Amino acid sequence: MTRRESAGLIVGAHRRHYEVELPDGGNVLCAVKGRQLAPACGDTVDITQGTDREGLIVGIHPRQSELTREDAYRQKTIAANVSVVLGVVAVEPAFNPELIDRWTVASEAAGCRFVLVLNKMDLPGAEAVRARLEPYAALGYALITLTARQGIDPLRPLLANERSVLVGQSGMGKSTIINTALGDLRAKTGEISESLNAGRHTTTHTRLHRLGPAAWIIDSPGMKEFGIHQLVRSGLEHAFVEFRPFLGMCKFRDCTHDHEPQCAVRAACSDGKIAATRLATYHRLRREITA
Ligand SMILES: Nc1nc2c(ncn2[C@@H]2O[C@H](COP(=O)(O)OP(=O)(O)O)[C@@H](O)[C@H]2O)c(=O)[nH]1
Ligand SMILES: [Mg+2]
Ligand SMILES: [Zn+2]
Repeated sequence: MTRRESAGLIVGAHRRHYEVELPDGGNVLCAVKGRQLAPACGDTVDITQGTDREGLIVGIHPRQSELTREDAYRQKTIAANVSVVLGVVAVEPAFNPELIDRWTVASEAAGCRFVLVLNKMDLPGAEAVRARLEPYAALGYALITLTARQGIDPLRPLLANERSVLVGQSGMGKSTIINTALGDLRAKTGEISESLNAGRHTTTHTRLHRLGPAAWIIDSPGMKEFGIHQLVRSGLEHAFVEFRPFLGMCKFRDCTHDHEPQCAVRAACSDGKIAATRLATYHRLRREITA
């Protein structure tokens, strides 16, 4: 049997099955060779194909970035080669603010730009929720407010020519954002993906959508938790951007910014330069990582 070799882009991930887009525009459902390979949406992969059309992923090209999270059991790359992480929260349902801290940390560790998106601005109480997110804008992260049901114009300039991924708890409006962003392109949702997702209303697998020649966006299933173990074992404190000016200024080189005397980070917190909630998240993540 002759096997054809080619390289393609992973546009769908569903457990151990992947949808790969080939340069000729065709999509192929692929299995993965061996246990070692852990491909993700956004990866460029080498595949081989027999006559039966189904492919086998045999290699992953080097990644420019990877957004990873970890739960109690395993580490999982949500998306590869992304340049922008869009963390989506909404006026309703309620969201967990610590999740936002985790996204900022994971984005910094991955070398990606983090953008905070507040959706459902049409609902009552929107302004109060926006005000609660203002501290993230003060840290230098773009804070975009929108009503995805009506349009996503404020977001469009940030998506242009970028490879982005949406993260957020389910119900925040991620799929609505994607559908609005795609507009007429929406019809192009692959039939392979349709069959993998058959009969389900919620996103059960990760999916990449092209927005232009150099731009795409990845939608992932809702995440209530976002473990950050591996990625920041060295350098957790650096992933908190507002800590950076104070690092190296504590009395003790191995200061944990917890109980030590003459801690520059805690001093900055007392001076209002670092939010107490962020320092608390730092300590929680640190315990999580060293546990
Ligand atoms: N009021 C309001 N509801 C929205 C808006 N965007 C999305 N929704 C609704 O929120 C629910 C969850 O949206 P969905 O896109 O599926 O969220 P996902 O789980 O994050 O993908 C759906 O019922 C949407 O119709 C919005 O801008 N305003
Ligand atoms: Mg969804
Ligand atoms: Zn310190």
